[in-house]
Amino acid sequence: MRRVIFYIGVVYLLLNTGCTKTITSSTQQNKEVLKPNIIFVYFDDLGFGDIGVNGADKNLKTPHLDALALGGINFKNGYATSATCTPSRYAAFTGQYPWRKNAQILPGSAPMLIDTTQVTLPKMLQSAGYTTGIIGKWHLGLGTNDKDWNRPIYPGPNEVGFDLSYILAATQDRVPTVYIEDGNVVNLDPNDPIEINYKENFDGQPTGKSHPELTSMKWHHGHNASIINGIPRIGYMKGGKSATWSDIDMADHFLAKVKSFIVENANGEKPFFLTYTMQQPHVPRTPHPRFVGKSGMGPRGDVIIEADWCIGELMKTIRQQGIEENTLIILSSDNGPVLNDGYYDEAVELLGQHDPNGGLRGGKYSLFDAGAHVPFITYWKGKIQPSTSDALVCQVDLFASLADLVGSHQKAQDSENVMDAFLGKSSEGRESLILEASTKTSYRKGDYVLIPAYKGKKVNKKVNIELGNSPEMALYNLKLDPSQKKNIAEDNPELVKTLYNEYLIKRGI
Ligand code: NG6
Ligand code: CA
Repeated sequence: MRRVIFYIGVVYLLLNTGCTKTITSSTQQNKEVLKPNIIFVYFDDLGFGDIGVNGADKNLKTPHLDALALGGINFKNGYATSATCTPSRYAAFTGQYPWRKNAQILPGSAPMLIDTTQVTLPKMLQSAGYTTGIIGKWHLGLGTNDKDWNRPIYPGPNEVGFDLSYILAATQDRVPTVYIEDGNVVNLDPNDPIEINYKENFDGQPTGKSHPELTSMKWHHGHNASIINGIPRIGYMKGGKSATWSDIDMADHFLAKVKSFIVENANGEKPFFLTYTMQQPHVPRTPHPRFVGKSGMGPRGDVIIEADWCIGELMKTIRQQGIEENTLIILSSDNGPVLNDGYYDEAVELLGQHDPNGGLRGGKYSLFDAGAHVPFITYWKGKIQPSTSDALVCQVDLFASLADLVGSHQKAQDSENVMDAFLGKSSEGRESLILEASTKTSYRKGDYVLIPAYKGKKVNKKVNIELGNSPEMALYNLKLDPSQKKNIAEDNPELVKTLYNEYLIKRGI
């Protein structure tokens, strides 16, 4: 009888969602298995408070992000694993905590960090029948240490589960400043080969340090090596002129690729998984001229408005293809916000009343909450009822959650299945989470976060962010004290002991 009801249910869904070719049944559990298209939108350095629904200033209008949050689930306790990019991305794509791999911010010349034998999110989805693609920032290393950028570069995203990759290797502020499609530098002229060096400059090349008069954007700290498009970068690059990207066109460029990926795969035999890793609002912030001045907050605000427009275009494409009700969108950011991350771009001076942290303490690089506590939204028209959620969820959980959704039995070491929270069927997420900032870790459990004692600077003065280092262990109740104003460790010795012991065990120390 239950089986009959199940099949009636499937027929109902087939008629009502347009998911015709994507619903199958898992007979063992009589569990409905759905294979919608999945789009993971991953921002770079977007703070919890940088979107309208989370309290952004009225001048920083993000109507398209707000519409997703209001039409889906806006998570109030959504996390990256880390306060910087590479480790967070590593966890999102592998379902493994980044400190197990010692993942830290990589130079643009770094070799591939993910082992090609590892389980990965895109590989899992490939084996569940998905066409997979990544468009945007990568920052997980490419090829080998002695790679030649003028030949096919592998391993890269394609070797760890992406059928298509169209990426920038590391960050917008790091060389090489070129796009790489399926392992090949785009538009490369063989007569003008690319050379990359992160240790020393090539003879006679001007740098941000030696020739500041040649730059149109001034460096504040770091970012004083090769000058490309007037912007001094991290690392030295020679050649590759025809392949060099245009910074102000980057948002449009990636968006065009995203649109064609969706159009090509929207109504094919297989569902698709697209990772759209946006470069905004990471430095250098280079809005297209049509967005310049839109926020009144300088380039940082303008590129957030630009990125929001891109989300609007993404949704337009999805609607035009008639797949909105068969597409799950998960949106988040790789780490928390930073204002001055190495260039003079008036992010501090023009901030006004806006609080990128949304009231949280710290920021990018920090063990305090704003380091990894980021915007986190799930949206699936007709399937997810609009709400907000307090469930504790993390990007490391994408693997187990999406495996559950698509009926895969693959597992990843640290990934927990929080699919019911992602779909709004449950207000429970994970119980606890280990968070990381520059190799240092903290332990979140329920409403509490325990930050062990760490040596090191209290504040990174260059970026003006409190790092969370302290000679004393710290305990905060984030529900009662989201700004982490009061360390309650001394008042709660038993709780500290219990949490610290749990932390040590989970951390394997
Ligand atoms: C830092 C850079 C910063 C940014 C960061 C990576 C300097 C002084 N600072 O080393 O500008 O590029 O690395 O950011 O070079 S992330 O979001 O990719 O982790
Ligand atoms: Ca980042």
